[in-house]
Amino acid sequence: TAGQVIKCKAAVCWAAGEELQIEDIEVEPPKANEVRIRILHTDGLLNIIQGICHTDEYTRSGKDPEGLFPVILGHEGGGVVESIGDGVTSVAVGDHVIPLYTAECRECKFCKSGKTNLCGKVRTTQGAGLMTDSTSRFTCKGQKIHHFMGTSTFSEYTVVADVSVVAVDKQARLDRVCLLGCGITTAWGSVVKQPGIKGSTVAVFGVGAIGLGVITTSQLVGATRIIAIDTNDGKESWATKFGATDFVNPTKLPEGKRIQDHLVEITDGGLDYTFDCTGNVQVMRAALEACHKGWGISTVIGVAAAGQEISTRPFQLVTGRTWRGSAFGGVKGRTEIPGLVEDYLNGKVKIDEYVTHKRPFAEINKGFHDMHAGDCIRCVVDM
Ligand code: AHE
Ligand code: ZN
Repeated sequence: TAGQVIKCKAAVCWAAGEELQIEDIEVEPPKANEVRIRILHTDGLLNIIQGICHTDEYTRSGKDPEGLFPVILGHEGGGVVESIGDGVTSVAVGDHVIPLYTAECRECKFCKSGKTNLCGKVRTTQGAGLMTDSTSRFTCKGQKIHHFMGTSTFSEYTVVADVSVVAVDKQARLDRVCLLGCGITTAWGSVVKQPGIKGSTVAVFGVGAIGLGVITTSQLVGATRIIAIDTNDGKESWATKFGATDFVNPTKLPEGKRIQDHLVEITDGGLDYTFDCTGNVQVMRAALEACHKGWGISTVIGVAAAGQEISTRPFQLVTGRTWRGSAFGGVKGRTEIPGLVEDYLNGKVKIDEYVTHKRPFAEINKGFHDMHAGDCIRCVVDM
């Protein structure tokens, strides 16, 4: 198939707010410095609000100011390299790979800075839903279809830039390590890249896959107290299983009691570290204000809808709290994901525990009523 157009199935979102349609599409061969991948697993499903990284649903719904249509969504997946374009040296045909929505070119100002994982090489065209030559490799019914986040994993075949993909150990189950494409890695990096969590107190707002990842990684690095916060009581057992020492449901507090005030009270002045894993700007504020005076650090991980803004009294910062955030947990995917896969194989990093459901691709767009109860953390779709 190398060098030829491949006809395959993909879940296409034709317009903002519309359900995905499984369509026959054409995928062009990879051009120079591009890689064509047979996607074998991706997280899913849309039109349920659990089991998937919400960013796909956020863009599908029309709330993402960067959203473009028609588009093939999906950014948390894994597959096998089908063919490579000229100049590709970092991966080979047959490699097991994870597409990376945060590229790593190792040459741009960002990559060379040593201060960030945000790579500048493909971000502009990626945001425009295109490959670096400003064209798309996807066609459906004669129409060009946009790429998404440089990955488009809701397709049997996709094309990505060579700086946007990493090969991983074939001994690791791809239907598990595919989840390193977003949530688990983001959570892991958000914790391990902050010095000082060992011996400290942590609060985690939102017990989905990201929140669970922050909880388990905080335990891994030696946090002494890990308080999980979620409005769904069904999440308490999940949080505890992943290492939380306390669980608070803010809707069960006495009338008028704010979660940040409660947390400050039960922690003798506030937390050393807090994490927003919800994308809700009110929760982000509570997470910042739950920090200890003088040194508490709050990390924003969740993605908020277009037009949303965060606010707090500047006095919160003047008195020594820090508000920060990172994308993909600050992780450089090509450099660091192979090590995370080894950590998974050695039992140091959990992945299996997040997979609560599995579905065939044909069901990517069905409503799954069983997933509305809070029992679904990640659903892996076999393509
Ligand atoms: N396009 C949105 C922002 C979306 C966003 O914040 N994306 C996160 C990744 S979410 C993973 O599920 C991110 O890492 N962004 C960094 C980047 O370079 O996009 C908007 O509001 O415009
Ligand atoms: Zn994601």
